[in-house]
This record gives sequence, C-alpha cells and structure tokens, in this order.
Amino acid sequence: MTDCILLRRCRLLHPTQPIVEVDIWVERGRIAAIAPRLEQSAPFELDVQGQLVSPPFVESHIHLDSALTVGEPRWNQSGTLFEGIEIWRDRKQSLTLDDVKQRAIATLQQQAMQGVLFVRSHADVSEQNLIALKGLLEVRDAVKDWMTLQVVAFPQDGLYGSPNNEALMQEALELGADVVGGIPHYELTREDGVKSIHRIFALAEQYDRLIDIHCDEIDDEQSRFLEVIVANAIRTGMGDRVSASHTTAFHSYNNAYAFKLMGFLQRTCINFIANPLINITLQGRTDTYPKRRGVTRVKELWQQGQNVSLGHDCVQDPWYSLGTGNMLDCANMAVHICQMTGTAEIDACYNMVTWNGAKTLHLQDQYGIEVGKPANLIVLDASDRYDAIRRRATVRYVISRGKLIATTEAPITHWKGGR
Ligand code: 17E
Ligand code: FE2
Repeated sequence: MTDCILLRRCRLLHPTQPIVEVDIWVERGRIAAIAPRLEQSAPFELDVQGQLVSPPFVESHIHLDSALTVGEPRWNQSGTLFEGIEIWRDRKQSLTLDDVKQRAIATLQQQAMQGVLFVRSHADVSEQNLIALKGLLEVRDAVKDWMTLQVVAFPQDGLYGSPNNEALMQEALELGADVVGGIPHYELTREDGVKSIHRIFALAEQYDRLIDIHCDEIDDEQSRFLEVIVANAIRTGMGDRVSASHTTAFHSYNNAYAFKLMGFLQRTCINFIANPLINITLQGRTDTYPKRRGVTRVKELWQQGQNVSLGHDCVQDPWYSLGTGNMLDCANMAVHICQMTGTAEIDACYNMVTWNGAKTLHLQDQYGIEVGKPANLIVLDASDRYDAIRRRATVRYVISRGKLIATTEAPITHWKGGR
C-alpha cells in the first residue's frame, strides 16, 4: 500500500528559498513529482494540512557504541570528559556484539521515529577485539533499508595511547569503517597529537575514506590541533572530506589567535561539528566563576560561511546521562548557547541539523526533496523553522526510501481550569 504515497498540502522547506505550498508524489522509493496541485489520485493519500515538510534530520555525531549505558558500571559524578573516558574504559571490557547491536539499533529507532534518517556514529577502536566497530558495521547493514549509518573508526584512548592502537585502526579500515577518526588532544604528548593527525590524513588517502577528528575537546586554550588539521586540509586539498568535531578550545582561544585561524580556515572548506547539549555540560568544569560555555564559535564560523552541523554526541552514556535523540533539542540548545537568536540565525540552526549535516556526511545526491531523489522526508507539526525549534515540534510522519516508517500524534492538552 505504501509503495505510492501522495502528500497533499505540504509546506515544503527549501535550504535557501522561501517555503512553498505543494503536493508531493512518492513512487517506488523516489520523489516522482512536486507541484502546487497534483491532479492524480493515489491509493494512499496523506493530507498534511499545511504542516512543514522537510528533508530528514541528519545526526552528524553520535557514539552509538556507548549509547544507553548510563550508570554502567557507575555514574559520572564529576561530569568531566575524563571521568567519562575512565568509566567507558571499564564498561567496554564487557562489550559483546549483541550488547552493542541491541543498544545501537534501539537508539537508531528512537532517532528515526523523531525524523533522523542519516547518522554518523563513532566506534571506539582502541579496544582489543574491535567489538564496538564490528557491532556497528553489522548494524549499518541491518538498518540500511530505513537508515543510512556511517561508522567512524575512533581511537578513544589515542592512536598512540598504547602500542596496539595504530594496528587496530588499520584493521578497522580494512573491515570497512567509512571514516577515519582521531583524538589528538588526548594523545600523551603534543607531538603524538600532531603525529596522529598526519597519520589520519595518510590513512584516509590510502583507504579513500572521509576524516572526522575529535579535536581540542578541552577548555585548554593551548590545545591547538585544529591548526594542524587545517594545514593538512590546505596541503592535501581534502577540505570538504574533513570534519573537526567539538573544537571546544576554540571558545577559549584569545581573539588574536582565533582571528588568524579564521583566516586560515578560509583557504579550505573543512566541516565543523558542534555538540551543544553535551559540551555545555562537559566544559567549564575546572572553572569557578565566570564559567565558560565551552561550545565552539558556531556563530562566527557560520557567519564566515564555514559548514557547521550539530550532533547529539551522546544518548544516556558515561558522558551525558540525558538525551532523547531529538535533533530539535540540539538546534534549540545551539540557539541558546551560541546566542543565535536573530531570525536568520535561528533558521541557520535548523539547517545545521539538516542540509549542513548532509554536506558533512557527503550524502550529495541522496539528500533533499527533489524529483528523482530518494523519497526521504519528514512532516513536522510546525509552520516554519522557528516554530519547529521553539516548540521542538512533533515529527508526525517519517518517510524513508518511499515508505511510511513512523507516525506520531501531536500531544493535545485540554484546559480544565476555567477562566
Ligand atoms: N569520547 C570523547 O572523547 N568525547 C566525547 N564527547 C564523547 C566520547 C561522548
Ligand atoms: Fe564525540
């Protein structure tokens, strides 16, 4: 029945143009027609009554291997990144393929029900048996009919943190990880951090993979690995294949240095991924008052035309006990923390969880609501981006590969309190 769907009265979002009212015809997994009024009828018609129709949300940064492990084996009491890494080091000793797969699929379903159909997940590859990575590669295949999952080989304990880790990274790439990851600020020395970035670029070239590096996720203004990524991106010309995640130290750089770096950034086109929910809780932990926010310079990067997208990072894990997988939570938090309250700025935060994420993930022709493209779209109980972010609107319908895979009723409250 759902091979053919006619969506009536859509308020269709476009990345740069105003919203238009259209009907959308979906057939055999693709967008077949878009017009102000389609005359044909279909066995399955969905009158969306002027609700907002958007391409799906893109989750550009999550750790599915640790998702839903909060409290195991203990709660992160200090709230720091480093206590989180210690707790995960203990928890990952007891990973099994089933454990990883079951939690990852549960998290992906939770996200898909809220309109997320493209996800980039990190998988810790500094663990002897590569269970996290193997589990997520199996998940990538298991969910492919309704979700596109990219897997980053991420050496949580450092590429040079122990003698085996570099070989494990290579094995992960042989096994089919989509993206090479890294964590230069957590390598044992500054030199190791720099060396790790050179190695990551070499591996990405050798295996023809994308790059996504956890970079400068610390409040230390001396943590300056972003410049090394930028230099490599300029020299190799790999810019748009490279992402710098977190970059929270950028918040703390003095402006003389930050402005110079902004200039260097204009010579390449790397992607930035900010994780406002988690970094507003992890950062500033060593401050008394004033207490830094610690989220990277999202507004300034966006103003300069860099591609910025947003991620959850965590859903209920050793680093962040909260999270529901809803990308409008990320966008809403970004509006607050990054002070993106202007009208164009609010709209930009919506684009950071949709089109910008698609660019980061290199989805290219797979993404967007246009005739001929795969029919991936969501219907939101909202009139525009601002309304969607403000109310964290319900995603009413999720269509993936031309099939309706989730529906949600918008909550209705009845006032009983009199006048
Ligand atoms: N690992 C890390 O290094 N940083 C993070 N934010 C998370 C895991 C969630
Ligand atoms: Fe992360």
